[in-house]
Amino acid sequence: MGRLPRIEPPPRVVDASLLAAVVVLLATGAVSLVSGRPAGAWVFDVHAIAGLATVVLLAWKLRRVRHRLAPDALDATRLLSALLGVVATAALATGVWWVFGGSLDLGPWGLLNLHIGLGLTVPLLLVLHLRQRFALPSRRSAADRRNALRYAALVGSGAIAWRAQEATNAVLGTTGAERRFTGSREEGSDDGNRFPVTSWVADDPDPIDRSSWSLTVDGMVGEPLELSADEVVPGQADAGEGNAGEAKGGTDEGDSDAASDAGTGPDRAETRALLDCTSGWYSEHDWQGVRVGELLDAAGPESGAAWVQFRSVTGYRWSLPLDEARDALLATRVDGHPLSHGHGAPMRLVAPGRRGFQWVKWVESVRVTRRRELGEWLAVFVSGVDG
Ligand SMILES: Nc1nc2c(c(=O)[nH]1)N[C@H]1C(S)=C(S)[C@@H](COP(=O)(O)O)O[C@H]1N2
Ligand SMILES: [Mo]
Repeated sequence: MGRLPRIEPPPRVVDASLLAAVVVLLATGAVSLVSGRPAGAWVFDVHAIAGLATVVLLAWKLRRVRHRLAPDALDATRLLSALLGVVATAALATGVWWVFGGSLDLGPWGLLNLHIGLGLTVPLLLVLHLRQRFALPSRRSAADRRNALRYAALVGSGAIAWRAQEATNAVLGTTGAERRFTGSREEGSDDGNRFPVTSWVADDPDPIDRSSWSLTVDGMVGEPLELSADEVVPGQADAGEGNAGEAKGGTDEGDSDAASDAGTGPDRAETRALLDCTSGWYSEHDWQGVRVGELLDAAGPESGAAWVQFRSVTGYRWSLPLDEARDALLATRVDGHPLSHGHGAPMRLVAPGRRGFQWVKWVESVRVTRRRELGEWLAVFVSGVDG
């Protein structure tokens, strides 16, 4: 019997490749969370292919080092390495499981959130691990043509496996595996308020009283505006009552049918747009409300204005470039139904092509600025934590 060709590269090349793979996975994973347009689809492909290549690299690595886990040989360094192995395996497994239609109910979070959490933990553990065990591959093995070929074969098989994954899902009859290019699955499109309610961390205001709510348009404008609910949401009865305290992550059933025939003033605009949440679902609807460009025209942005920030009553906020903001909608209705409280009544941002976390709910302020506020990244994460 002839000897099988050795596919596995030398240990230090495997280790260096694992490090490179984690860097690629972290970068593409992070970018994927803010990509919602088809032009960004390649980021998801690279993430998946790098993940598949990592499965093989990690298997080689774990086979090589498993003898170090003998119970009598364990010390702090090795325990950390073992933990890294477990977390990295779990991160890969949750990613693959998601692709094959898996789901998990973790209260407000699901399988994709778990995948993201594990994926973010890997680099933290890896930094500690490398401080103890880092070694560069030798120049010779790094420059070795055979290693380059092995590497190309590994990435190539990852790409083929990723391409074949839809066929595999079809053969296995895996249900719930149809995904948008972002990885998200469809939920409750074209069905009014009946799609999931998702709030980041702890953003959970009481239902908003129309009579005390108003929308301000200010910042770098010639004519700041303050509009009452009746001015901006004409003729609409109080919507979404009975939704207070709904479970986060649940589907909002609290659809009010009270006013689906009201509020069709002359200035109402409509946009069809798809909300794609990073927790792994999307929902497409016809949204009705006020075109942001119309508010901006009334307020008159000053020269030098470049960004528009949308701010929630909770402090949650996000900015869009001025030209993009013009085409965005401040929606008061979804598929003709008054927006429910959970979905952001009286008014929420609809930002076509942007990921869901940028679609600010319970908007009370539109501010025109020269620069975007970097603190809004933080606000997205901590908003509501302090009430
Ligand atoms: N004020 C505020 N707006 C918010 C959020 C939030 O927590 N607070 N969550 C965002 C996220 S992560 C998503 S996916 C969408 C979800 O909108 P929905 O709850 O109407 O489905 O709202 C976004 N707007
Ligand atoms: Mo989201």
